[in-house]
Amino acid sequence: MAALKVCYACGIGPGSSSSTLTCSPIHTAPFSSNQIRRILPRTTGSSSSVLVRAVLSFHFPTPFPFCPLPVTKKATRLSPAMATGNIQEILPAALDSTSDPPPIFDGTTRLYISYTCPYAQRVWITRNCKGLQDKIKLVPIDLKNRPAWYKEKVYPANKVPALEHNNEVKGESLELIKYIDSNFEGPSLFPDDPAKKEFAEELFTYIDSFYKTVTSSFKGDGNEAGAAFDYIETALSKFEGPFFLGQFSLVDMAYAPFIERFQPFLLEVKKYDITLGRPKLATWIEEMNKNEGYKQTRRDPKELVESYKIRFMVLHF
Ligand SMILES: N[C@@H](CCC(=O)N[C@@H](CS)C(=O)NCC(=O)O)C(=O)O
Repeated sequence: MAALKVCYACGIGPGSSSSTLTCSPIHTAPFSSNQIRRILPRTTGSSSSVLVRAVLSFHFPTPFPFCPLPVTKKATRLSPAMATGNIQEILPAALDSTSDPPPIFDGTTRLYISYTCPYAQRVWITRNCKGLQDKIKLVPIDLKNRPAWYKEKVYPANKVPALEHNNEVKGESLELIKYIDSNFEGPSLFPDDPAKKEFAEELFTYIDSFYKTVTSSFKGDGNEAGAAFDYIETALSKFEGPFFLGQFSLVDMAYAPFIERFQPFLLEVKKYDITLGRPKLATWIEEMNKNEGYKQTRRDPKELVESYKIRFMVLHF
């Protein structure tokens, strides 16, 4: 991984893909590219050219809210920022049909995602919240212009997400979030408490019907989604704390990408506010939006609404 020199004190980062910064010798320190704030993968003509504008955003003394800070992991030289997912990362440009494959099965752990896929987003959030940005490399795929090698060499199901790990490729987002939580370092994101585990499984099972109930309501006035959101409100009341199992867990990561899409779509298109009369859900959304590991995976709500309009309204209206 390329080490970029960035000023951690005054927050100045490289203004281009050039890797040296002359802010001040005191302020200049090497950081890995994974530790630099976000994205801006701007293609500038050639598909391999990415304009990098980076600003560091570290908050070392304070663990970010509700991602458990694994104090013990300090011994494994994870910085607090890494361990809590509070890392600002330059996201790579998506690979398309013109892109060469990565060196598959070279020992690198790779998470194949699409930036727009809610299933992939679940796994991406999990990776961030475990502080695994350096251990699991993101490989975004352009699903609309998919490289042939993805199906042929990586994942025959030809879907995202997929995880390349230990010379195997696995899929299915709910399986993958559990797999990552159990097989990688970082804070545990699934409780040991049997009652919480049982409830987590119930919530994982409910997710499909949650999705179907809400998306079916798009055909009507949106109110039909009420029962599904009432279920969520009741679920959020079961344990003390703002999250499904009380503390932040894989269940929150599984639901977040869908609620992220449903909320602005229902509000704008159906004038239906999912948080009205649902204080627990309102608080959950508020708390989730403070979570850095999740925040870095979020998309512009306007973009999500537009893509849902195309996807559902063209089909149903
Ligand atoms: N059940 C799968 C669903 C994954 C899925 O449907 N991914 C979509 C993108 S959001 C996909 O790859 N679609 C490509 C295709 O179906 O050809 C999971 O949970 O991982």
